[in-house]
Amino acid sequence: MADDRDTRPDPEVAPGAAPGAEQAFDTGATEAEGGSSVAALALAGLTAARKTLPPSLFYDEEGCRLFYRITELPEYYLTRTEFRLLESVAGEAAASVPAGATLVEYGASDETKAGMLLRHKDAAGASLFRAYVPIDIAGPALRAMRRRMAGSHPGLTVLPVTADFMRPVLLPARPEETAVMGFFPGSTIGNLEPSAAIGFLSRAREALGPGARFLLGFDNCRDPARLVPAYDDAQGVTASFNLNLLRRLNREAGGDFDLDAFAHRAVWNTKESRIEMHLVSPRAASYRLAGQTVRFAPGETIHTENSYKYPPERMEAMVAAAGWTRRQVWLDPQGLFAIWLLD
Ligand code: AVI
Repeated sequence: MADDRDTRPDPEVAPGAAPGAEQAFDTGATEAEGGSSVAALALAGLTAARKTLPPSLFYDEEGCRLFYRITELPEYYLTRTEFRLLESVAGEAAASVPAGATLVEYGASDETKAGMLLRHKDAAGASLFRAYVPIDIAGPALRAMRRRMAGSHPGLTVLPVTADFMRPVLLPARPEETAVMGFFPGSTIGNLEPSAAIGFLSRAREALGPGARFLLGFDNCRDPARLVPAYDDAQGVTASFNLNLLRRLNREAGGDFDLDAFAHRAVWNTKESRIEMHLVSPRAASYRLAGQTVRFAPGETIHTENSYKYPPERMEAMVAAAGWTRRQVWLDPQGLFAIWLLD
């Protein structure tokens, strides 16, 4: 989730090194977020018939800081609801794997949620997880996490993988008999288009191998009265997060967008079952971006994010299409957030 995207080979890495070694396992990831490709990504979206920007551009340093503030907002119930739910079910979820398993977290910006699973032991006192593989595109954040965890989780092998989890990810080798659990919390699955979500889940299934378990956390709320404020909060933090996209384009892609001329908008799309975020230009305007002109008609929007809120039957169909079976469902007392155990 975090950016500060480091796509260079990790100097501490020996790709393919033996499991158990202190290593970061760099798959070559992607150069999608570096310098000129920010301009290329943005131009592709802003010259389309319906203007869009890819949500991956949200997470520069300032975007990560603003996202962290979002997670603490009174209106943004997702993070704290998942956190509390996970706290109460982590022991049971962890116990679904035999001791000595590997936990593979997709989009791991820090170890807070994984830590709730990693601390559990079996009845004989053996750690249920012996290895933790956090996957994220932000190499520096992963390396900081590994350093922290060397102190906080002695005895746990931490094998970071710097990679874009939306592409096929090569996992560090592990002994064949080791059980594995995938972990994708935070409702990040909702930010993927449905076909991309199925693609991600099936690639994860293939990468994790036969017999793997998968723990999926997603927002279960489809009440616009709760959702719209969660994505358009009173303090305007989400608006700043959205507008930061244009700030980033001005800084990194030769843009001259007037941030004061755009308005943040969050709308519930009932048909698609998703919250959409837009940046609206109330007036006709034109701006420069990477040497080109981008024109706006009055009221035209840039569609910047979708956050799908899947009904259980739709999620069930998606996980099944990816080859997974739903084994267990946990919901918080208000039914806002769901954690599913798949195998
Ligand atoms: C990261 N993701 C799950 C957040 C969400 O709720 O869709 C991103 C976000 N966008 C606006 N607020 C939070």
